[in-house]
Amino acid sequence: GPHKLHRQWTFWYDIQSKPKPGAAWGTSLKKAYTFDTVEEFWSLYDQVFRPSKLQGTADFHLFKAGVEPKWEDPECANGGKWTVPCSRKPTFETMWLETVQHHYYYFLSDEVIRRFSICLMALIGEQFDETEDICGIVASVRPRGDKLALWTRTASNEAVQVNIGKKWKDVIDYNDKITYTFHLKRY
Ligand code: M7G
Repeated sequence: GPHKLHRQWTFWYDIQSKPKPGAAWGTSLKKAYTFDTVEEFWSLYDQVFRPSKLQGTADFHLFKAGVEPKWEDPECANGGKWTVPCSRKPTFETMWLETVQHHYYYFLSDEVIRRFSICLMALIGEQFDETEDICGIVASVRPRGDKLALWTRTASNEAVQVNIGKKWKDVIDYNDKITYTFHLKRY
């Protein structure tokens, strides 16, 4: 039979093909699928999250079911995020498109794909001691470089955030400094 996960998780995505000045944030944020078995995770992983050509900026999220990947969500409102920048090596094709055709045209870097995949497995496998304080994870494709962000629930609880941050660096084998941002500061 199917292998049940400890809880339900939801994949989200936000793909903005063209920067729309003035467009309200969140209008392109979409809920993709909620699942609670290992088998569903892998079939979705193949569909929802596969390396592809993207136009513009993109975010891919895995959040606990019932938690929206927004600062406004009650579970996130008093939280924050740990962020890891990821290098993006421009290929000839992306440089051509960006500089000659003035198109935003990005690829998810291999580094992000590798680290994001590891995070997804760590989350659904409940590898964090403080899973209760974790909201979800976001992989972002940006002109200035891809990044990963781990959203947590209680920013004021420094000890919990530090433990989560340490564990996260371990999980993704990252040795540089990571930074924690309070969502509240951005309101
Ligand atoms: P980002 O995607 O976190 O950073 O936010 P980056 O694009 O600089 O890498 C970019 C902008 O999107 C923010 O400055 C906000 O204007 C808006 N934004 C992002 N998030 C995650 C939210 C959110 O949860 N709620 C609201 N209202 N706006 C957001």
